[in-house]
Amino acid sequence: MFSSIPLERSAEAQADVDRACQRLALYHFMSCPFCQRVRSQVERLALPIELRDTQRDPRHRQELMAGGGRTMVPCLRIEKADGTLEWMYESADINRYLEQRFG
Ligand SMILES: N[C@@H](CCC(=O)N[C@@H](CS)C(=O)NCC(=O)O)C(=O)O
Repeated sequence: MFSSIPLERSAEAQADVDRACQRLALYHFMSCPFCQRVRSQVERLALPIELRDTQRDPRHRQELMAGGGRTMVPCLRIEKADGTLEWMYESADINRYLEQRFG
């Protein structure tokens, strides 16, 4: 198994990461194994990303469908600096993105 010891950063670096994560949200649900992979990555990289459970809250499912065009999870909602949104599907792509940006 992979280590789940969270990454440690300086307080300043973590504050930057915390700020960046305010523009991210992960659509997921608990029993989804692909979501579990992404949640593990989120935990390992110590990312305070808002989790939006699409099974527990139908509004999250509707937002995902309306924004991303599919109800499949996991999906990372990325708000860009110019305010535009990207809806990233596929656990491997999301994990690669998080690693490249925060790892
Ligand atoms: N290849 C995708 C598979 C994701 C997937 O199959 N998710 C399932 C839940 S485990 C799902 O959302 N199914 C419902 C749907 O597609 O609306 C990934 O790695 O993220």
